[in-house]
Amino acid sequence: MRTPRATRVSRLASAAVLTGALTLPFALPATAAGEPHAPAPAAVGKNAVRPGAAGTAGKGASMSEQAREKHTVRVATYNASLNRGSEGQLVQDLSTRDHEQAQSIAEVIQINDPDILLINEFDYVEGGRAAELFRDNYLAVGQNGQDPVDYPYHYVAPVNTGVPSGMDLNQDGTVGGGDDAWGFGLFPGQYGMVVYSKFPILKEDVRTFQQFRWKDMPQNQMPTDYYTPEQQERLRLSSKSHWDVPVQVGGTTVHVLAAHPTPPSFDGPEDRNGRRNNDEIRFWADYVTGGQEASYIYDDDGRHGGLDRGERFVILGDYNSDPLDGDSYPGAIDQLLQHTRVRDPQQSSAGGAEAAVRQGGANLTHRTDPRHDTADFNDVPSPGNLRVDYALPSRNLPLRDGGVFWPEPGQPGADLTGEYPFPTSDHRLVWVEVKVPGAR
Ligand SMILES: [Ca+2]
Ligand SMILES: [Ca+2]
Ligand SMILES: [Ca+2]
Repeated sequence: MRTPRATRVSRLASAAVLTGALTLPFALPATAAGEPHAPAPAAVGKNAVRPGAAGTAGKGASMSEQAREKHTVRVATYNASLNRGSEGQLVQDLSTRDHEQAQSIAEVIQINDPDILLINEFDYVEGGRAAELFRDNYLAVGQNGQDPVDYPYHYVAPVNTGVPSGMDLNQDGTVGGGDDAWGFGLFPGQYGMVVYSKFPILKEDVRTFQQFRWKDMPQNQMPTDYYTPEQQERLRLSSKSHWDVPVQVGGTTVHVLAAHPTPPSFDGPEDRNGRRNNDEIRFWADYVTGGQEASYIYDDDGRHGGLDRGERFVILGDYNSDPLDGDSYPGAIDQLLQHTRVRDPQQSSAGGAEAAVRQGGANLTHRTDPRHDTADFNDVPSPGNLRVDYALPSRNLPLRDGGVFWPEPGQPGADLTGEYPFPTSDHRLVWVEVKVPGAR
């Protein structure tokens, strides 16, 4: 049985105030984003809410292991709010084993036990020290009765957030500060990301797209009346980075496509962030199309092109775009959800449905079914809870299961997701389970 958590919750709540305050909310009123999106026939219907995934497993064997089919791989994305307000703070927080938010994040991960995991909002530290500390001091330590989870492999790399551009990108007459960095951030690496894996990562074959210039995407949506000619020439597309991280699963390579496009907010009528968000999403759409459509793409080593046909992939991350709600550029996330090579598992939770009704506000006018929401944002006046976190496998990976870890109040694990100030994150872990030839 799980240890009662009642006394822990109050301490968690105070520890998470900082995290909640640092999390960027959407700021602008909700507008429609694209046409209604027909449910995919491949939706993970009956198993979409896994009764076991909420942490009812006893000590010794996690429910996910018991329930897991052979030859399947569970892949998850989690915006964990493990970003900090100053350089060095995350390493300090993770250097001991008793940071309560980090413990709770690790517990969520242990309950869901993904084989491959992308964490967004995890500050990049040169040399990868923070990623090692989180692995060793938190993931490898059983939290609150859960089994530890071991990730022998991980990948981190620099990101654009907080890296000074030297230009006045927000046109306020001065150069400097988070808004003039290549991606919004207060110091280099803030809001970075990390991939953890139980399977070997083919590091030699990783492709990163941190430096790719926005102007080099044909028919891009850059607001050219807003940016100076020099800025148009030099702007980078990716607000953090885009990574193709190949993972060796038995005899099969699965490409983890990781990104965290900018929120489509915090801008003006020119909609520079909405347009950038759209094109950051489109980058992966073109990348998985491959061939001529991807010929403009080049990586940080100067290699051109996208994925070959027949490759297997899972697109992971917080894409800051709901199919129907929030203030996305119209149709932004549909570029992936309706892509012929991508499967939308339409992961869902009972907690998301419950929260939308109880929290009200903007949720009452939303068009996306709240069962699919993955983030608990501010509801009055906007944006309300949104579906922004995605784990989207390629169509050549047979879909077995999927879900959003958002238990209803009173259910096991509900104290981990919580309400503002969040004990973990305002985002929820989203996972998908696919069959991979040659796995286990
Ligand atoms: Ca400026
Ligand atoms: Ca909310
Ligand atoms: Ca919603």
